[in-house]
Amino acid sequence: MWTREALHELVVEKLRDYLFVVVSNREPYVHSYVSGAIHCDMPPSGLTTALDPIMRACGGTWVAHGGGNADRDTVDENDRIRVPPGDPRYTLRRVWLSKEEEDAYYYGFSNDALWPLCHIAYTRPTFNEAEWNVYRTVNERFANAVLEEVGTGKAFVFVQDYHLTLLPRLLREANPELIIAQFWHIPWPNPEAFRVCPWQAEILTGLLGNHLLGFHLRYHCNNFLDTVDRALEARVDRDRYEAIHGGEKTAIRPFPISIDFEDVARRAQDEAVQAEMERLKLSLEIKGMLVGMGLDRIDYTKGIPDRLRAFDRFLERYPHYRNKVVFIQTGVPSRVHVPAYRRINDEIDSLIEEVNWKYETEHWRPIIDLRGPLPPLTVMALRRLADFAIVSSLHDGMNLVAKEYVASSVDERGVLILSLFTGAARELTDAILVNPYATDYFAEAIRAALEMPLEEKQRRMRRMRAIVQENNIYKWAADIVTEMAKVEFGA
Ligand code: GDG
Repeated sequence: MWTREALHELVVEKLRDYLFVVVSNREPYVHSYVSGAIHCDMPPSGLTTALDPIMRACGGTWVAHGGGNADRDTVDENDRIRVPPGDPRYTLRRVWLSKEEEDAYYYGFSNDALWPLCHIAYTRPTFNEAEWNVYRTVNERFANAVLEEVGTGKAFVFVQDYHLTLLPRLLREANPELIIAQFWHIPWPNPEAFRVCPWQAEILTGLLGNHLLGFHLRYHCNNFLDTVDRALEARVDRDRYEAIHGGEKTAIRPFPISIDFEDVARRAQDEAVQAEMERLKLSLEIKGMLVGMGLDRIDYTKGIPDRLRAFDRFLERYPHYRNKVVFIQTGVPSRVHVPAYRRINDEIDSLIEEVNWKYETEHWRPIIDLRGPLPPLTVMALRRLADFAIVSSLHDGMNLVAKEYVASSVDERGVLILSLFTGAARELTDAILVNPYATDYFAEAIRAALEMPLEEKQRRMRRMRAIVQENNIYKWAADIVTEMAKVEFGA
């Protein structure tokens, strides 16, 4: 079983005199002013949830955009700060972007072009040349920051996600000694879907600057190789899972991401969680009710309207469950400057209003809307309270919410309803798997979750817990570090 300590030992052995550098758009710790005082928060994102425990274990430097309004006031003269606050384990180097750059590079090209391009959720990508040009400039800015951090030393650079597709090539050209890997946290679509991107060749050439490129699933690796094969003059070796471009080799590998299972399971058993569960039951007036839960970053890929429609259909078909079951929808709004995100928030608002209006009685409202950032203790108490959780993504690279629910179900009584279109569905086959587009079947899945015998719930949950426990975040990191080290030795 991989642990933080075992990963630390592996890193010391494999990386030796190499500096370990993580690069991502999003920073793991954001400083902001709240009523004149500086607060430090971790943003709700799958990427930071996954990488912070690894950086704590490895040390090194994390290069990221400083997006908090107190970020500049908390760094030293080299734009660095040691984190986590109070227990510093690694260095955070902040990169600054103007508001216009953030608009074009982050909200524009990254989240209004690449995100919808890679997720098949029927939201059309918007390609804008001015945004693309800023995206290129910002990738260059990140490259300069990484090169400054590395100096003349040796380094393993681990790049994250779709905001930084041009970075690996820039780094490799500037310093051929670097060992560069990238992990792609979202799906990679098939070549027909990807080819609508006017800059597909530049993006692929950028990504093939990596020595190693990781995806969650082998299916995404295959899609990537097919895309390279169609779009570039490159050799694709499907037996060895490699792309050779301009004489340089990139290994393409699946690494299904995960969570710190032991940490989540331990926190689930804190005494404070029990007290918070009691507080929630009282304040939400759900004592004695059956409880369902959805927790998501509000995003049109997460299938939130689809689950609300399924819950509506369930109440319509099975009226005897009215007054007995509530569904709590929680999560934080994100990327609200992108029009499609504003639309999804509006759609969720009106669906909740509609369903509640249709069924509510004097003492019962079927959907409880708890949107907005919630304290981690409340999130944990909700997971523990929930008789069932719904993860209904229309398309999702992995989905850590599903794994967190499994790890938190310490009494093995929870039921997970999980979309077939998540990466997590490949591992969590004991969930009730649903197609979120098929509302009637989805409604039946909710009934099945509520009526499942206790022994079956326990049997399924026990098996899923064993899978997440073994395939934890430290295994994910250890597998990547081991592959990166092979590059050094030319294996
Ligand atoms: C991308 C890929 C892939 C959510 N709301 C709140 C909150 N959260 C936390 C969850 C979880 C994280 O945010 C979301 O992670 P996911 O993996 O589910 O989704 P994305 O953010 O879309 O992540 C995804 C991931 O990258 C990693 O590779 O799995 O497929 O899309 O940890 O618990 N946390 C708090 N309050 C909230 O309201 N505190």
